[in-house]
Amino acid sequence: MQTIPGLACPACRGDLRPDSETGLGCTACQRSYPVFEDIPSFIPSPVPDRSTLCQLTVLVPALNEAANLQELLPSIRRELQSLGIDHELLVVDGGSTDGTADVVARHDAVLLPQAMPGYGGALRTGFERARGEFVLTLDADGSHDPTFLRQMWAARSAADVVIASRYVPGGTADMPRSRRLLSRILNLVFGRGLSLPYADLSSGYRLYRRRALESLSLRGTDFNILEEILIRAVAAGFTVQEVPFHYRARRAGKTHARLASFAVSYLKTFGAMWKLRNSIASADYDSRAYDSIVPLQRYWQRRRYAVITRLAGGAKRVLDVGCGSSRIIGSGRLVGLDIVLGKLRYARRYENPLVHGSIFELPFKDASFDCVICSEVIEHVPADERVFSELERVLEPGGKLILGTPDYDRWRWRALEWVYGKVSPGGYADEHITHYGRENLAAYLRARGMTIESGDYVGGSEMIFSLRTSPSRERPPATLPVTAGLRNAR
Ligand SMILES: Nc1nc2c(ncn2[C@@H]2O[C@H](COP(=O)(O)OP(=O)(O)OP(=O)(O)O)[C@@H](O)[C@H]2O)c(=O)[nH]1
Ligand SMILES: [Mg+2]
Ligand SMILES: [Zn+2]
Repeated sequence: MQTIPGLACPACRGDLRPDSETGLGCTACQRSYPVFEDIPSFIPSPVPDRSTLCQLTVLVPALNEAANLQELLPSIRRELQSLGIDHELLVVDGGSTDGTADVVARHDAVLLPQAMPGYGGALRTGFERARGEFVLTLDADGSHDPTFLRQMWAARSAADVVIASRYVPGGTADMPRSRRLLSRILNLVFGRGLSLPYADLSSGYRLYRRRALESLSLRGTDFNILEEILIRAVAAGFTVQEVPFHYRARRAGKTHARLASFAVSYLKTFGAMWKLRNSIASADYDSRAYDSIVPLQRYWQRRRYAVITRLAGGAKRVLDVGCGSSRIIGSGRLVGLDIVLGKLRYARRYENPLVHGSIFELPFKDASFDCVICSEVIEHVPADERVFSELERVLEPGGKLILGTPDYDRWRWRALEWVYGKVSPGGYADEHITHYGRENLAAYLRARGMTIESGDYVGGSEMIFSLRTSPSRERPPATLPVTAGLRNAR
């Protein structure tokens, strides 16, 4: 973990020290906090931590593939042994009637009857049962050469999802022309339409970090679970890498793919997937808005970025509360904090220290920063005095607070939000639960002892204040309640 200046227990503000391999402990109150992928987390995690029992789970979905499994299982085993990988080998069976169970037993693998129908159901059954640090999936029919798992294993640290890809340079596919054409078209449509910059979205030969898989709630039962996994993984800020792979035709047995009917089911789910991909919960939302093809959205994001980076100009120790995946964070002297872990995962690429925490209880010591940015956050949380007292507390006396929120005094904002709510139900409009107005908010901030140095606008309706906190260490209590800052307050 990078060292993060000022980091402290959010409950008692005691010092933290590394406590086991993956966590932090408070030296004062003894609470402990996990560190996920280099990001210390002060938000209780909803995902129960399933114990890891081996390095790798190999998951083979199979429906009447006894003849193929007869060859496949021993070669998987040989490969894993030669690599010295401690593993479990699971065959998820879709109700085969060809003696699959016997073959599986003979090769000392585990037979898992699937709990849900279809290829997607098989994968989900397997994922729930997996206990490896990584999970490898491959088809039973001989299309996925087990000796290739060596290359996949070698790439395991490069990304959270590694795809054996037929369509990147160097990859090939032994498939009939018509089938290849359809497959490529589906991949192109899905890749472009859902902004997934990968060539092979439907390869079932993949290596996953199990922690990544566990945090996705998958619904698909068909082959399109493969796309669903990628979309959810990308939306949660996980990384994906493709390695070129030679796909062979199945060895024996019958196909389960019905490409024409799949095309229909893909198109049916495209809408749902599109929505998922473009929701504000998507980890890369802010970062994509910066390059959006929608001019208004692009303008908005860039203008906000320009205003905030200008205001933060000379600061040396900056905290960005609610940093999301936006580029404001790409500045080098900054610590980012957000409540959505996926956005932080995405933001790792900007190489700033990141913290998973809440604005109501900032995990930092008093006076840790000379500048705090809080843009587009306070309208998402209830009007609560702690929001402001926490922002002030972590600032040094006389420090700078850059505070941005929509100005609900302005009809232009209200109109824009109304239109946005119609165009995109469930979007930002519904998430803005606290409406501040400029005059009232300014009065409230002054009542807290802050000085307003400047006020800017984005699109004439999102206000960005540059404030100085009081230079004295003693902060007198605010003379107004926080609700005085709301639009409708008198
Ligand atoms: N458990 C289970 N496995 C399935 C199911 N459907 C397909 N499979 C397995 O999933 C893998 C991929 O299915 P395939 O039939 O090979 O599909 P494909 O690779 O698109 O098509 P071909 O290789 O051309 O036949 C194989 O190992 C199948 O046995 C299912 O409903 N349940
Ligand atoms: Mg196949
Ligand atoms: Zn503590």
